[in-house]
Amino acid sequence: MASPRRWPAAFLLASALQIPPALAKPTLHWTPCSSNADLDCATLTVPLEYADPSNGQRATIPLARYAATVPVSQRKGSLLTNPGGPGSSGIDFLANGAGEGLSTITGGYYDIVSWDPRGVGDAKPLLACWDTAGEEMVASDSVSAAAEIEYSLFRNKTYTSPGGEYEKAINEFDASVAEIAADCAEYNSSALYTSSAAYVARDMVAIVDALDGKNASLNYWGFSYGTIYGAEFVQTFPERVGRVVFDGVFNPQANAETYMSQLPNDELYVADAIGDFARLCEQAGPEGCALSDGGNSTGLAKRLASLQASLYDNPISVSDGSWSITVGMFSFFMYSFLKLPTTWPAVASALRALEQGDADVMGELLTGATETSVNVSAPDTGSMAGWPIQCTDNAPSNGTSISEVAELVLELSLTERTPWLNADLSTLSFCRNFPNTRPRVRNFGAKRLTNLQTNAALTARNASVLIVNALHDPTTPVTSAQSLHRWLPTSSQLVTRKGPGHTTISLASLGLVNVIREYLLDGTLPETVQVHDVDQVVFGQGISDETITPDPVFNGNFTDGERALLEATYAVFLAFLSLP
Ligand SMILES: *[C@@H]1O[C@H](CO)[C@@H](O)[C@H](O)[C@H]1NC(C)=O
Ligand SMILES: *[C@@H]1O[C@H](CO)[C@@H](O)[C@H](O)[C@H]1NC(C)=O
Ligand SMILES: *[C@@H]1O[C@H](CO)[C@@H](O)[C@H](O)[C@H]1NC(C)=O
Ligand SMILES: *[C@@H]1O[C@H](CO)[C@@H](O)[C@H](O)[C@H]1NC(C)=O
Ligand SMILES: *[C@@H]1O[C@H](CO)[C@@H](O)[C@H](O)[C@H]1NC(C)=O
Ligand SMILES: *[C@@H]1O[C@H](CO)[C@@H](O)[C@H](O)[C@H]1NC(C)=O
Ligand SMILES: *[C@@H]1O[C@H](CO)[C@@H](O)[C@H](O)[C@H]1NC(C)=O
Ligand SMILES: CC(=O)N[C@H]1CO[C@H](CO)[C@@H](O)[C@@H]1O
Repeated sequence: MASPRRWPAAFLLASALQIPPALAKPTLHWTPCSSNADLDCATLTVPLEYADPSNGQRATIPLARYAATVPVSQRKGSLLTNPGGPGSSGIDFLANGAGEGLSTITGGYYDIVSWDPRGVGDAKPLLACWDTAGEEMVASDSVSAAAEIEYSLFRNKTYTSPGGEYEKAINEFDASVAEIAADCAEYNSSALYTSSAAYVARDMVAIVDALDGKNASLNYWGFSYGTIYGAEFVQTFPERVGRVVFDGVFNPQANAETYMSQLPNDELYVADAIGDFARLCEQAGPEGCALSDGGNSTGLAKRLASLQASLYDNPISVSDGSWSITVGMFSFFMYSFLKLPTTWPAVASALRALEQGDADVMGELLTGATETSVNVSAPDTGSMAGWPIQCTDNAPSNGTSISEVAELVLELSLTERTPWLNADLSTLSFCRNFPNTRPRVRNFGAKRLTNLQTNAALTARNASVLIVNALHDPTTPVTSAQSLHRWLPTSSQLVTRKGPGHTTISLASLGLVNVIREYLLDGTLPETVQVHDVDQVVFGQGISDETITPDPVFNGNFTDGERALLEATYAVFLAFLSLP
């Protein structure tokens, strides 16, 4: 005989009130965050495997909230945000200033909410590949050779060399990355095949349900890889789309293919960004840019190329002799900072010193960016999770050969006329060596975008999204934003700003931030595609070149309210910069 079933108390309460249990709001228990007292933190429990949600396995997603500042009666609900990666912590993003910055931009009407996406940060289960942080560190150290190889390929303009020198270097590199991929596959975290975009989109629904109630709409500002989550969401849940901003667009169609197919879409404006750097530096002259010699920007770009060439033969040692800036480190330095224009005064100063034989300034910026003290016996932190997440969002690429990978990297750098690509030999190599297994719930990728099904569904509801991008973004090119706009012809608007920088917040523009603000507050979009000017000065007297986070200078006479919007844009950017 079956024993009487025991129902959870929440169910009994719901039935007493005659609310169907599916519509009862899961309660979030908010408490002040330990990282930042201006934020509240809570944890949401969701199914681990959305293909089998009732199998009892659960994932927990940490949330953080910067509460709306207007009176309760005026509040507009929640605005979710994701800083990209894949794998960046949304909690850190809010804690480092994005909460306050995004709240200022949106007038305090929204609760600004972010989360650690499944598999990363404090989400559980963590997508770990080893037991300890020590093993994780050894693995990450073994892949530092990528930029060195990328430069050699670029310099010699060939992959196959008579002595077989490159094949040897690249095969050794690939073997070390293959070991990491094999470790991740063997460790087989329960998050390994349950952390792709389809799962994150479903978590976003669960978060909105818990925050604003079932059937509430998603309001969202997604940056960089966060636009992949946005694209998956609008295709899967068009009926839940509220006000959604795509900022710094990854092409979801390319992302659904192999990483080999994706990469050529991602780095189309690197040469333009270098051109911007050289032009702005020479425009500012020696007083505003340490690297300017009063010449023209062509000359400056050439000087940088020959500086790199000289490092190939002669790395420059830091003054205590403990290590040297190699050609690979130089490439890493250049492509890391090229997408962050407000850091350029400090970058120019480091380059100027290096040109004069002093490696210490660049050395400090490089170690400052990577220095961490690791407790080798502590648990794995999941710092490598971005790779498997990227691979499982992409199509399987186990059939790709290493020579195809090498030739693609070479071709990209020759097309962009520079070795300073985030060319990403390492991700290519990782995904090539990663199993072809994919999560049970498949991503739409771009299927419902390219056949205009999502556009029809959004248009039927009079819902429209906003797509924003910088014209010379070297990481997420404006062409990807244009593609997304083409797939949402009557349910999106595209608004850009001039200049370099990854995502629109990397250089403040009053015109652009006002478009975003008006859209998020009133739902209004410009009638036509717009291009806005940048209002933040990159190089100039009064901008410190001793720090990568100088006090900002804006070019114009602004009211206090306008200045607050520009400063808030920079605050969000600094939060972005502070993520690992
Ligand atoms: C690559 O180029 C450098 C500089 O031109 C040269 O010294 C080296 O021999 C070349 N390597 C190969 C394998 O051709
Ligand atoms: C990995 O774990 C899953 C369960 O989470 C299991 O179904 C699968 O067989 C495992 N794969 C390997 C290669 O061990
Ligand atoms: C939610 O939406 C569904 C489908 O559109 C509808 O059937 C249901 O009544 C809605 N529930 C509430 C509480 O609005
Ligand atoms: C830029 O300067 C170089 C010398 O460094 C000169 O050869 C070249 O003609 C100049 N280009 C322009 C467009 O002025
Ligand atoms: C390092 O991590 C281990 C395992 O978590 C822990 O027991 C130990 O206290 C940690 N050591 C330090 C110095 O934090
Ligand atoms: C569609 O939404 C816009 C912006 O909110 C609004 O101005 C317009 O009146 C709406 N149209 C319909 C048919 O609901
Ligand atoms: C700011 O206002 C002053 C005085 O009206 C004017 O001279 C100056 O050109 C303005 N600056 C800018 C950047 O518009
Ligand atoms: C999981 C998987 O399919 N791995 C294969 C990838 O390709 C190599 C050889 O190219 C095989 O050895 C792996 O088994």
